[in-house]
Amino acid sequence: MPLTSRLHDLGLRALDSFAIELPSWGFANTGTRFGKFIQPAAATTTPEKLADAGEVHKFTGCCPTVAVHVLWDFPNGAADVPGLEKTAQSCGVKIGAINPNVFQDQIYKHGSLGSPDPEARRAALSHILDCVEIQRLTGSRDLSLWFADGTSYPGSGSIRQRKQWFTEGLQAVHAALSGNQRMLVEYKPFEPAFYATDIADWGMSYIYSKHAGPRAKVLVDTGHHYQAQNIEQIVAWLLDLDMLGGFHFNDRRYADDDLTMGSIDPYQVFRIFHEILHFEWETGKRADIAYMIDQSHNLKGKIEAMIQTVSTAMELYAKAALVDHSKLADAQTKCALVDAESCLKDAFSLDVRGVIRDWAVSKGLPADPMDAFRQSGYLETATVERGAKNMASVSSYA
Ligand code: RM4
Ligand code: MN
Ligand code: MN
Repeated sequence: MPLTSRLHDLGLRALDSFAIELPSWGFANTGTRFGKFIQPAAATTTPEKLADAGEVHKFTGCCPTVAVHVLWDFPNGAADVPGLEKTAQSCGVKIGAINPNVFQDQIYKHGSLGSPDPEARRAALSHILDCVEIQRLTGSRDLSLWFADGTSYPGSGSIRQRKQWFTEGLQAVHAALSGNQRMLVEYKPFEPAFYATDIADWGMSYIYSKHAGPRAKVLVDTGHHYQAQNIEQIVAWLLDLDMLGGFHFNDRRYADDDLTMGSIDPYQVFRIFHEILHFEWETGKRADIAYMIDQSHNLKGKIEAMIQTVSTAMELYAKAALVDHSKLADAQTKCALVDAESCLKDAFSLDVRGVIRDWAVSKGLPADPMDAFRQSGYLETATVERGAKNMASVSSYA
């Protein structure tokens, strides 16, 4: 059944205010700990990552910024900023969230800001402060912090001492922020630490953020929860507390699988968007949230998978915008349980693909971004240009 013109317009308006950030690392060859399956067209340099991200934005019109991981993308630190900013601009995108890498160097074997080694703590803080400088130069609003820190055996570290080191480190980071800059504190229950992760859940992120200062907010990566956890409830709480800074979207069946958003459980993403849009309806204010994708596709074509992701995000956001909020609020007040639940189910089951197509055409974008990308010949050219370099790179687990 086609949408009524009222719902159609509502969907169009919702899309006008929706944008989602792409991850630079989603365009490079990545893998599992058992190995990488190399794609001949994968990006081999930061300019190539930005070019690929630019393609996704060119065809979807919905992802104007690209998150970067500093050691992977800015090997010379701040010196790389002018060149890469220019490259980004020529690719039709901008540099987005700045992600420090405080997990790969040997010094971080026992942690970064939470390491018992003061040298490691100093190195981590100094790298993060360099990232704040990059953030200033690029004009990026968000510094996005993820830490691999934790311990893997009972008794092998002081949980409270590590918490205190983290609190101090995050306070020092906060003190370096200025203007409109924010720091987003991401949590993850396990991996690579398998006993006690130093920022394991949203409560810990919240407390660290509160101790750091008002520019610190919580970042929710959808893959970073235990199976039964109610993510939209966390989202609703953080909204209510004005502490929700942003998202890393991805899907999973088991743990931090980084599968394509909505591939396993699209209703989950819909429920998250619904909590946000219901909050906006109720309060009359815009939720100030950075929507970001954190996925690296090892098996699917990287650019195609990213176009699929962005299209899915738009669909689920548009569906959530079609919930009848006043009917829902009324049903909730009356404890009309079936009616209340149906408000969500009804919106979720609407076919909004026509809205997305009309929105795209109204912006001068292709009605079918996947098809337009496939017709463009970009992948074939990238395969020829990058193939030899990619095939020369090998990786194995041991
Ligand atoms: C983590 C997490 C972070 C990402 C690192 C490299 O699992 O999701 O956001 O930056 O991986
Ligand atoms: Mn993440
Ligand atoms: Mn992750």
